Amino acid sequence: MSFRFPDVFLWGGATAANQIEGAHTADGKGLSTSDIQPFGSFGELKYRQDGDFNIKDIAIDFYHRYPQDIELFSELGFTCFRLSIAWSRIFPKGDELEPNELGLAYYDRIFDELEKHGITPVVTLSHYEMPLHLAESYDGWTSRELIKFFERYATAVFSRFGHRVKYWLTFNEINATLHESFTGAGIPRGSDAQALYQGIHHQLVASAKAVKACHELLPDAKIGNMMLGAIQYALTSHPDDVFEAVQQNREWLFFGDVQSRGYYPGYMTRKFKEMGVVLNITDEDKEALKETVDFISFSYYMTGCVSVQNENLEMTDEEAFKMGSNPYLESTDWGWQIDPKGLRIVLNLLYDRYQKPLFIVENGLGATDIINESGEIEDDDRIQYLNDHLYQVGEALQDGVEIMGYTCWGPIDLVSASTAQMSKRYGLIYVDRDNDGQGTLNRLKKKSFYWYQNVIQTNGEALTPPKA
Ligand code: BGP
Repeated sequence: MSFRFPDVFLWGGATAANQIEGAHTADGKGLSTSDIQPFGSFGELKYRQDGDFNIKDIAIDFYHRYPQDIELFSELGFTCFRLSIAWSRIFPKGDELEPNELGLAYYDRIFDELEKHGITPVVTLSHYEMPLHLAESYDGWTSRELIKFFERYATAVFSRFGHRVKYWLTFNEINATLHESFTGAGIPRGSDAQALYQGIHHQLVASAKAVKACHELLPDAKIGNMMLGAIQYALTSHPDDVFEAVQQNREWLFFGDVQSRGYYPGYMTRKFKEMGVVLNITDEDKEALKETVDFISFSYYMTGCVSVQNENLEMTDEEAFKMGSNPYLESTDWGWQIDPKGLRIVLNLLYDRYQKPLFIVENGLGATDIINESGEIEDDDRIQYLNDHLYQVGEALQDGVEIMGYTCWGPIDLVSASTAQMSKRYGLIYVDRDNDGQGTLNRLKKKSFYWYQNVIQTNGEALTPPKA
C-alpha cells in the first residue's frame, strides 16, 4: 500500500539552539544551564574555567553558517523547520525587565532566511535550557517567580516574531523534568518529590500563561505542548503488568492531560496523597491552567516494557533512558529500542485521548556514520528507520488521526543532548566535527538526504512497507 499524505502536511527537521548554534557568549548571550553540561544532560555539571572544552561552545556553528544550512533544508524540500530560541540570548540572566536587542536581531535574521526559502518556522520557547542565573539564584522552576520571567520572555518573542511565526511549542519534552530535573527545569538534582512536582506545577502554569499570551497577541498562531512520547508496554498479559503499564504511561501522559484538558487528573491527586506531596496550587493557577494547547506535539524514539515481576524484566543497557527490554525489538547502538509500529500506537493513543491535532516533532536514528572510499555516506540503516516510522505515520493517517506534520530530529548532525557526542549522528547532512572538536565543520549530503527529498517531493508516496 502506498500513501499520499495531506497536501497541508508539514515536512521538515527539528533542532535545538544549544545543540547547533555555538556562539555561547555572542551578542550579549548569558550562560545557560546547558553551558555547564559539557558531558550532556545526564553528565556531571561543570562550572567552566578558562580553557575548558565544551563542544557546545561552537556546536556546529549554526550561528554563523545558518544561510548555508537553511539553503540545504530548502534543497531538501522542507516546508517547515523546528528550532528553539535560546532564552538566555533574549534575557541573558532571565530576570531582567528588558530583552537583549542583539539576541532578538539574531533570530530576525534566521526568520528572514527561512522566509526567503518559504520554510515555515516551528519555534520551541525552551528546549532543555534556561538562563543559568535562574538555576543558581532561584533553584530553577522550584521558584514561583519563574512564571513571570517566562511570561515576559514569551511575550517578548511573540511580539517581535509573531507576524511571521505561526507555530509555537512551550517546553521541550516537559515530562523529562521527572528524569533529569536540572536539564528540564534548572532544579537541583536529587531534589525530593515535593520540590520536583511543585517545580513542574510552576512550569505547567507558565506554559498555560504562554498559551494565553499567544492566543491574545497572535490570534492566527497555534501553540502546542511537547512531550517525550516513550510508551511502555506490559511485558506479559498478567493484569498486574497491564495496570503497571497504565500507571507508567500516566507518568508522561499526566503532562498532556493538564496541558490539554486544563486541570489535574484524579490519578495524580491520589498519587500526590500517597507520596505525601502537597502542592501549592492557587485559585489563580487553576484559572490559568484552563487555557489549553491547540495541538499536541511529541518526540518519538523508542518504547519499553514494564512488569511488576522485576525478575522477568531485563533492562536496556543505555544509561540515560533505561527501559525494560522487549524481546521482539532490536536496539540502536545506544540501546534505544527501535519500534516503528509503536509510533502508530502512540499516535492513535494521543488522538483518542485528546482529539486534538498531533505533530511529530522529533524522530530519528542516532548512529555512527562512515565515510566510504568515494567520500560518500551510505546511511541505509537511517533510511530504513525513517521509512519504517513514516510508513506508520501513513497508517495512522488512514486510521483517521489528524497529524499536522513530521520533523525528523537533527536533519543536520548536531551535538547529542544526552551524551554531548558529535559521533551520535542523526543527520541527513553530515558535519565534519568529532567529539574532541576536531574537523572543518564542512557539510556533506548523505544518501538519506536524497531519500528524504524524494519522500517529501512525493508527499509520502515513495515510502515502502516495512520488511516482514
Ligand atoms: C530528545 C531531545 C533532543 C535530542 C533527542 C535525541 O530527548 O529533545 O534535544 O537530542 O532527544 O537525543 P540524543 O541527542 O541524546 O541522542
